[in-house]
This record gives sequence, structure tokens and C-alpha cells, in this order.
Amino acid sequence: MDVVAIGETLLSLTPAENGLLRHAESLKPKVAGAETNTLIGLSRLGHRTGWISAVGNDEIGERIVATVRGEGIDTAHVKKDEEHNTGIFFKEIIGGGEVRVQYFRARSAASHMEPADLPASYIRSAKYLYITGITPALSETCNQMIFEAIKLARESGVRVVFDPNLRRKLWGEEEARTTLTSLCELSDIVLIGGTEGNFLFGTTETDEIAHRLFKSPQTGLVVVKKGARGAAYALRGREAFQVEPYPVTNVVDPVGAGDGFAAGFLSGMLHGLKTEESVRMGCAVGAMVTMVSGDYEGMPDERRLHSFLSRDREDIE
Ligand code: KDG
Repeated sequence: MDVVAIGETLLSLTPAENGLLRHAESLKPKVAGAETNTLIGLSRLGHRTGWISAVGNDEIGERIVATVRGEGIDTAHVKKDEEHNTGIFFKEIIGGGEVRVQYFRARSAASHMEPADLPASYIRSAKYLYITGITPALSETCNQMIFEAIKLARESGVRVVFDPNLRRKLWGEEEARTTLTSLCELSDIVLIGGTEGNFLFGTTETDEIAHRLFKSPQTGLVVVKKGARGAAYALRGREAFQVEPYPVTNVVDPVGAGDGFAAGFLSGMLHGLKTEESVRMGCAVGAMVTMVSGDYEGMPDERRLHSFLSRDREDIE
């Protein structure tokens, strides 16, 4: 496997028209989960990916697994839980970049995952383990499972890539800060957004976040995602470097851009590109995701990505 990820994927119910949910006349069912969004992006770009998770033994779970498997991701380690349901959430795209979510995922099948569910040799077989800060927020057992997964990965030299992905609705502030900070410090690569930078370290400055995280012997690369302003990164022992954004003319749905960034970035790393080029790929895929409705639907395949990259260069020249 190139990348193995652990996390919950839900059914997302989104009003067919932008606006408040109370006015919705019909809802579009879609599949959404930060980790599978990234895996789908990677799979479309030709990488071998695997997903560790749990769904309920219900139609929603069937739909989610069929969708993820249909995108070429290995779902052999997705457990079917007989006792708990698959989680769902409502997503309102209000307009002007405002998006709200309402979760119905407490006591979901995935929130009952625990350390014993981890397929150790599967994790050890991967080049990268990708995790986000959503999974430890789901329950105490999920929290323990994520720390155990990192331990397994580190014992075998699997590189750990972490996106703190703060979801305030899922846990209390102090617990979130303590846990997400520890997970950053245990990861080889941290992909962090401005909101998370402020929340965890009181800054969005790449140098400052990196200075703080490089106190941990594990972290070697910090990438700060800046949305429409591109991204910046710092490698241990080097100065921070800014990467320019790809211009987006029409933002349809900003959700999933960070997951797209992770997919593009990891794809670059897997292809052996330099860090700067990998971060640039992250910016490109993140930009492409915002131009299509849905959390993963805008993830490009290699052909679309290269045509986007070359079109953008022509526009600039
Ligand atoms: O990053 C996008 C995710 O937030 C979305 O796809 C759903 O995983 C999800 C969550 O927990 O909000």
C-alpha cells in the first residue's frame, strides 16, 4: 500500500439548492469523510490506498463502502458493525463561502472502533499512514486507537502524516488542544490549516508553528495550508518557503479542499518530487476540489490534474 488511512465516513445530506436547511425541499445524499476524501484523491491519481474503518450493517454503510471501493480503495479492513448505525450529517452551503454541518454520528459504528480493530501488518505494509484530528474526537476508544496506530507505524518506519482538522462540534476545547498537539508532535509530517494553527499554537506563521513543532524529534516537515493564499512549508533546519496559490475563478463548495491538498501533496511525495513541487500539487488539487460540489467529487485524475496545471501555466504566461 502507498497510503493507509483510518477514519469515519458518513452519508452527507445536502440541500439541492444553496441556503438554510429549513427551506430545503430535497436533499442530495453524498458520501463524505476527510480520510476517504484524501484516499479517493490519491486513488484517482494512481496510488494504492487502503481504508480502516467501521460502518453499520445498514444500507447507508453499503452505499459508503460501495462508493469508496468503487474508487479503487481497498476496503478489506472496513468492519461491518452489527450493533451500531452508520453516521450521517447535514451540510448547508449557505453561500459566500459559509458552510455549516450538523452531525448525527454520536454512537455511530465508527465511533466504536478501538485499538484491537487495527490490522497491524496492514499498517506496517504502507509507505504512509494518514490520519486526521477527527478520529480521536469520536470517542475515547477511537482516541486510543489513533495513538496505537501511530505507534505501530513508527515501529516499522511508516511515515505518519497528520492533519489536525479541528472539528469543534465533536469535543471540548482543552481536550482537543492537548490531543491534537500531541498528535502533531508524534507525526513526521504535519499538514495544518490557519484555523488549527491559531487554535493550537496561537499563530498562523509557518516559522513559528515549525519552531514549536521541531522541538519534537519526530516532526520533520510542517506545511501550513492558507486556502486562497496558497501554502507555506518548513523543513527542519531550513527557512520557511511560500508556495503561490492556483487561481480559482468559481468556488462552488470549499469543503474538502484540505483533503484535496493532502491528496495532491502525498501524490507528489510518492512520485519522489521535491517538497516544493509536492506542496504545489497539493495547492492545485485543493483548488480543483473547490470548483465542484461535494467533498471529494472534484478530485482530479492524472489527466485532469495535468491539464489544470498546464492551463494555469498558460494563463500566467
Ligand atoms: O474535510 C471534509 C470533511 O469534514 C467532510 O468530508 C466530513 O469527515 C467529515 C467530517 O467529520 O466533518
